[in-house]
Amino acid sequence: MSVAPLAPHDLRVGDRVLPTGQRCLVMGVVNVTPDSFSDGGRFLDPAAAVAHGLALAAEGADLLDVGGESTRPGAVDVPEAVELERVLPVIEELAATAGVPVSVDTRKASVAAAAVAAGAAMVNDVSAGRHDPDLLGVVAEAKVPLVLVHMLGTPATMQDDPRYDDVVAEVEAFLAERCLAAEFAGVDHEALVVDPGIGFGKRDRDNFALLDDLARLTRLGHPVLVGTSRKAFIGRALDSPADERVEGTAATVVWAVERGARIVRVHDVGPLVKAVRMTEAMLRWGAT
Ligand code: PMM
Repeated sequence: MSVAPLAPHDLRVGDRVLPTGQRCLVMGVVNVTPDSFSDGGRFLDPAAAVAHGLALAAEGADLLDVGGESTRPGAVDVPEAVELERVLPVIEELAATAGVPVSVDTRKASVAAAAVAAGAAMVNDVSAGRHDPDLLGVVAEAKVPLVLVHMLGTPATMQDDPRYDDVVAEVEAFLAERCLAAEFAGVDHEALVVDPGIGFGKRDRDNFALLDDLARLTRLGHPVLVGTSRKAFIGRALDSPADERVEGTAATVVWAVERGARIVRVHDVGPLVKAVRMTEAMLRWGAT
């Protein structure tokens, strides 16, 4: 059954407000990794990663997500020291110069803590606090927003024959439980963002079902973040390689915004900012 999206709360980032209660924000991806599926190796050099982040901010990104550990299917864990070495100089520089909040994409409490000390204003954990039991406490202490993502298993195993009876109900129940766990650890209700984890232990049909019923996840009362950008299910639908998926990504982003997404995580910021703004213009007209 389809439901109308529910307006979520804004996110407080230090003395700044991210207006997720009002509109959909565009999060630009800065992967400081040798092996991410769509841009691996391009920004491993800190100066290149910083330049890329600044370019995304200039293209209209509302925030930047810096990650030093690839979570592509089959990826192996990156040692803490390596992850720190990759992300810290980039976060420090972007937090000082980009003019938009920077989030850190990590599953490790120590990396989250160091990133916040270096200026990160948000933590994005694709394991939703399950990989490292200390992460939720670090976020509670830091008083920054936290993205909780649904993933079946771990990046190493998640695409090994994933199965669900009712993917939307299972993802919804998982995210509700992780929100409670985060709040139990001291994270503010109004700091939480939920994400169905497109491609994280999902068949194509699961990704489509989650996008179709995305409005249901807005009922959890938190901003919904969606990360479809350049993912494999788009490549399979269009028979196109990762660097030729911007149009397919745009279709998913328009769809997600219409169904209530309030942050979209994308690589191709310039075109997708326009797609989001146009979708919102149409939604505003429809609401009058
Ligand atoms: N996808 C990737 C990495 N981090 N974080 C969130 N919150 N949601 C996602 O869907 C997500 C993520 C994998 O994509 P990438 O390798 O292109 O960064």
